[in-house]
Order: sequence, then structure tokens, then C-alpha cells
Amino acid sequence: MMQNALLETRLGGLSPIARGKVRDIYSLGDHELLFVATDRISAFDHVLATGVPDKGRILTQLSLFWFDFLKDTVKNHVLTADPSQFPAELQPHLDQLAGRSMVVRRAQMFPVECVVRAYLSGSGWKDYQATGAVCGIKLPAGLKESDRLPEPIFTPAAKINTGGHDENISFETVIETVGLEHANALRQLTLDIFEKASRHAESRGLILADTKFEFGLIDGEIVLADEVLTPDSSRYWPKDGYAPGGPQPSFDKQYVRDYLESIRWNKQAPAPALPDDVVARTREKYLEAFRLISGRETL
Ligand code: Q0Z
Repeated sequence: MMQNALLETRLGGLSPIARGKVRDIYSLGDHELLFVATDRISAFDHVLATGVPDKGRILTQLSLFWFDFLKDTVKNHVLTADPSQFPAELQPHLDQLAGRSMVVRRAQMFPVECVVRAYLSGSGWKDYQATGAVCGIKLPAGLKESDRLPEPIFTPAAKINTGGHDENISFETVIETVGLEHANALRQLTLDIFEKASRHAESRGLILADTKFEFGLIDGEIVLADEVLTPDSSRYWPKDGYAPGGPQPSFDKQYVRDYLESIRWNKQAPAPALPDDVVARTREKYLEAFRLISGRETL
């Protein structure tokens, strides 16, 4: 049967050093962090009152699949996702943590979101309509929304704290922020990883339209951190039914968006709850993404 959704972690004495819309991060000494994916779900920039059971486990297992898939191309921050190997102070809390969390190495994060786009959507489509370019990269005239680009492009963004959307920035600005060598390395890694991942997604019937990677430095080496290639950090579209010339339905959140539109929510707090059937159908979409991408039947 369907479990309850975990909306908030409560880990005794520990307090999170960061809570995102969906994920919580806890400090484990100077060199490690606990990275937890809750079952929270956001839509239209708000966390909804209802969670989606198993979403945190599904997204964590997807990230772990991709970290492993990409391990010959890039190092990553994962130390372990095996709860029996978690530090003693976490052992009383494994009911909350098992399957949805990993102990990771603390990195010095680059303050740049490494976005790569193979299709024209979201802020990329907005910027293209306004300027004919995205992040300073001039694109051919006459592209339609959701069109495939001539080749994947690196479209970095600057993190904006507390609520606001990330701001698309030029490669020049990345150079000014992290230096020429790191900027070149981040762009090359981003494009290499994306090519490998999008080929895999394609083989499973999914278009990987775009995604966002976050990298950090550990002992002077660039590592892939955060979550990787989840539906929360990526646009996956079913190949079947792909139709440029408008927005594509969201693989995972379309039932949620359709419901929120149907009740004409004004997209201001407080965010509403979701009916059981919308939760159940959305949960099935996350499971479907996991099965397609990982080739595994169960979490
Ligand atoms: C990632 C974030 C949030 C989830 C910090 N290995 C690492 N070392 C140091 N810092 C991070 C990581 Cl992954 C780190 N974030 C982004 C914020 C929830 C992820 F509130 N923040």
C-alpha cells in the first residue's frame, strides 16, 4: 500500500544547514553532509500542502543511478547511501532516511548552475523570443517553442537565494566568477555528461530537453554534486507525442499543474493540497520515470 509522504525530516538534535523546496541538508562534521530528499512537491514555485509518497526515494535512487552511470566521466560527492554505513548519530532516524538520503562529501560549491539545453523551453525560449539568443549564444532565426537546437548549448545561471528565479548569465560572467580554467572545465563536463545521459534517455524513449548540474571542488578536483538528472532538475519529455510549436506536457507534474489550473489557484501562498487521485497518478509518473531510466522495476 501507499505510504505516507514525508514532508519534513526531524532528526533529534541535528538541524538542517539548508532546506530547499524539496531537499534538506544536514551537517555531519567538517567534511561530510547528509543530503535528504523529502516527498515535498513544488509547482508554480510553491511547495504544495500535500506530498507525494515515495517521491524522495524515487529521486534519490534516480540520482544514484545517474551518479553511477556517469562515474567514468566525472567524480561525484556520494560517500554512501547504505543506511547501515551512516554515522551512529543517524542510526535512530533510519525510518525517515532509508532510501531517500545519502552521506556526501562536503564540497566548495561553484556559485553557478550548469544548465545545458538541447531543446528550446522555459527561460531559454523566453530569452530567445526577446533577443534571439540564450546566455549570449546567438541561435538561428525562426525557432519554435520546444524545437530541438542545432546542438546542446551551455546556458549557465546565477543562483538567486530565497525564492527568486536563477538568472541566466553569459559564459563571460562565469569566467569572471570562477576563473577561465574552471569555467572551461565546467562547460566541457556539462556538455560531456549531458551527451552521455541524453543518449541513454533517448534509448529509453525519453527526450532529455535540458538539465541543471551543480559542481563543487573537493581537494582541488571538480566533482558532480547535488541531485543529478532527476525530473526536478531536468525536463524529460516522452519521445512519443513530442510536438514542437508549444510547451510540452511535463512528464511528472502535468496532473498537478492541470489540477491547480482547474481550481484556478492564484499561485500565491498558501499553496493548496492535492486530491488523492492526483497524488496517486503523480506518484505513478515518478515511478514510471524511474523504471524507464534505470531499467529496474522496484526502488
Ligand atoms: C548543495 C541545496 C538545499 C538541497 C549546498 N556536497 C556538497 N557540499 C557542499 N554543499 C552542498 C553539497 Cl551538495 C550544497 N546545495 C544546494 C540546497 C537543499 C540542495 F537547501 N547547497
